[in-house]
Amino acid sequence: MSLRRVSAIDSHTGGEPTRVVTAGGPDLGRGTLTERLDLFRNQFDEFRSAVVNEPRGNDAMVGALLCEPSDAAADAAVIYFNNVGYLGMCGHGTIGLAVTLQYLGRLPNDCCRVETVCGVVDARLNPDGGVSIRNVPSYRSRARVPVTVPGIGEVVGDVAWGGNWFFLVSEHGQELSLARVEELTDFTWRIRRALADSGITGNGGAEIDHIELFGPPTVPGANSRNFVLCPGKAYDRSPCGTGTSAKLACLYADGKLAPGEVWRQESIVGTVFEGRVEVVDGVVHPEITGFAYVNAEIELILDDRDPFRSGIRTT
Ligand code: PYC
Repeated sequence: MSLRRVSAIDSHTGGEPTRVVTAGGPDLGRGTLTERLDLFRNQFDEFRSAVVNEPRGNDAMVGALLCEPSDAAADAAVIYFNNVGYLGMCGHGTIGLAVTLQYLGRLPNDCCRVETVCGVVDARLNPDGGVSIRNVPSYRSRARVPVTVPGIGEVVGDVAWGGNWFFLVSEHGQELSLARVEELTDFTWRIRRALADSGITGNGGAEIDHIELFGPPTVPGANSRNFVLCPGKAYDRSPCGTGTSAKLACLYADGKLAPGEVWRQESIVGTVFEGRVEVVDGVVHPEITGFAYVNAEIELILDDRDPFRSGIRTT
């Protein structure tokens, strides 16, 4: 009998879970983070599935493998993963990581430079307990792109990058309410499939694997409410850090958001991220602020005799 033990800290950011693996993860060597991601994907994908899929995790959970940074300027490095694969960057996850590091006493001066596969992200713990992250540069690559969606008709959206690729849709006729999650999941999944079938991609042919709908806010002071479909068909309970970054880049490109101006993005569960942009030499750097809470300190047990040692895989 062989039992593998994996230490992890769970948190949620605006309702969206993050599981930070602090010990017991695979040895990915000392290469660049991209090289380590390739190794993770090609040789240790069962570990990903074991950590975030049922019966230990759930479809909404984002895993974060804490690693030694390869960038001398970074304090920590992280590889994000989910129920179906890997994420280059995750906004709610980085906010969750910051409160996790604070919980572990590993956030000196309340600040941290985090190396992600998409670039370095600065995280700062604020006096009110919120966390602000300075995300990777974000931009809109195509505005008002039409796509014909079977069963729906023509949908128009912007293609934008905020650390992941998003299709952002404001005109959709859908009521964005938690009671309609099944309908919204079906609606956005159809859009995602139609984008792929029509060859509409992010830069370099990258798949657009996040779909974001916008509607009127319900929380006082918020500018907008969203529904975000994640790659593995789960919806983001938080307003989505990378999705809000993509939105900020579009608003800035449209002249609807000035540098430093605050945009409050509400999620489908009613939690809010505050966003603003700084523009340096024409490059948009989003800052996202949200709240996260540690809710479990756990040891996962991977038992050789367990038929679901590697989780219930959906891919
Ligand atoms: O907050 O960036 C984010 C995110 C991506 C997928 C789930 N959350």
